[in-house]
Amino acid sequence: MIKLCGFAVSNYYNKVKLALLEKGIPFEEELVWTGRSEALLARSPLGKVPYIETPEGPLCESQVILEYLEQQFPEKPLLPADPFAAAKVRELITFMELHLELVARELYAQAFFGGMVSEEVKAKVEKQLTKNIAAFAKLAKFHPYIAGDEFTMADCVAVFHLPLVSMATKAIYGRDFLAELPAREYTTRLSERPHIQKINADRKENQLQMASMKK
Ligand SMILES: N[C@@H](CCC(=O)N[C@@H](CS)C(=O)NCC(=O)O)C(=O)O
Repeated sequence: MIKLCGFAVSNYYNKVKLALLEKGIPFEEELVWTGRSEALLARSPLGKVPYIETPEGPLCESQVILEYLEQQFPEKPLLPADPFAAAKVRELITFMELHLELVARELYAQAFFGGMVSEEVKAKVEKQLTKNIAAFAKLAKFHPYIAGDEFTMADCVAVFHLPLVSMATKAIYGRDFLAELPAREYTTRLSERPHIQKINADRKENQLQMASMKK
């Protein structure tokens, strides 16, 4: 049995959870916060979540996990069988992770956690995101799914990463940088899927838990 470790507010955790649910893989969850404990570092050497426990050992990095699940449990695929179509899905994932979410992440301290981000960082991120979102817009389909006609692994990424990019840019610059793409309609549409509803409900509960821990 696969064990998914991490916490439900994490977009990377939810990406893996959605893939597990959509593929119909039985799994259990263990609440693990990020940190520097020996136990965590032995399973996820950077102290990040999510990671999974498999019968063969632990595995971290969400995209690596998705690729493992795809090979280990091929019955309900989240990648097209055609190699080029599958590569196009992976291309979109790379854009969302490396060129959108990871860049916007520099804003999260101020956007979500009550910290501060310097004007220099804000200016740098604005420039990078403007360029990267224009490039992403050339690849993303959104109709009805992010890579086209089929629900794929890229949707497991998009539904959790894109809203964060929107929220963070709105909070910092007063403008949702994704507003000109059909990102919000897409997320709203996808959020009707029962598995995404479940994940969002679990996230809200975990958010309340985090808030009560701060008191
Ligand atoms: N590249 C990693 C990113 C995971 C990640 O950044 N997770 C966040 C929680 S959303 C985390 O663990 N942050 C703590 C840290 O960076 O030390 C993945 O895809 O799994």
